[in-house]
Amino acid sequence: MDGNTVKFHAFHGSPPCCLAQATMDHLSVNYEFNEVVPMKDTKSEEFLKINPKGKVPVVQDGDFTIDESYAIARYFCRKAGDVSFYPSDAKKAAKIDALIDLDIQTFRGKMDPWKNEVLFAPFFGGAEEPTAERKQELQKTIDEGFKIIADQLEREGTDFLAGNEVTLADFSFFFSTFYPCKMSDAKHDTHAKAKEWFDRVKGKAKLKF
Ligand SMILES: N[C@@H](CCC(=O)N[C@@H](CS)C(=O)NCC(=O)O)C(=O)O
Repeated sequence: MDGNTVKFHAFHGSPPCCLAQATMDHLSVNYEFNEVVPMKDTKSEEFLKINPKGKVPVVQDGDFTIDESYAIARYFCRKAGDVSFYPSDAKKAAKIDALIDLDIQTFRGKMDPWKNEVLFAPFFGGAEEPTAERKQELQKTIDEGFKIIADQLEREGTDFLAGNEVTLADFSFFFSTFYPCKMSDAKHDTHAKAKEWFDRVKGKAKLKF
């Protein structure tokens, strides 16, 4: 990457911010991290001038401003001329995009019941924490999610979801597990192939996860 330092407005406890940051780290982008707390700093007049949507992550690269985590990730891949993490080749990129869509439209739905019942409802809604028995039920849905990953790896016979190199698709799935597996104690080891993948991606996403 060029030596310019970009401004990265983000919050450490946010999966989309982690996706953007891990990608920038992977590509050795130089950035200055500006901590913006959601639902507080995101509503300030000063921040709304940077992103009128009032959300993080946002990047300012000189006079160019871009939000949305995947757009930020793809922007830096294209800028870096990256040919592996998110290739310019139409077919290779389409394969990665199909996996990202599978993550967003299907896999995340398997993470959501745990996220909502174990974390969000008690934290934001003052609800009781679910019982151990209920958490076991919720774990089954998480396991169904990890089976999607295990099946993909089995079909491809590769270390990562779209081949033997880590791609944006791996980071996408990985950070979708952020709330249940990092912020809470859901298990990621029911399917051996998915567990090995998880540990492999964790080693590549240079974040303390
Ligand atoms: N689709 C966006 C989602 C961004 C988003 O929802 N960010 C949350 C933090 S995880 C936020 O900034 N919320 C602030 C607010 O709603 O005040 C992306 O991928 O970047």
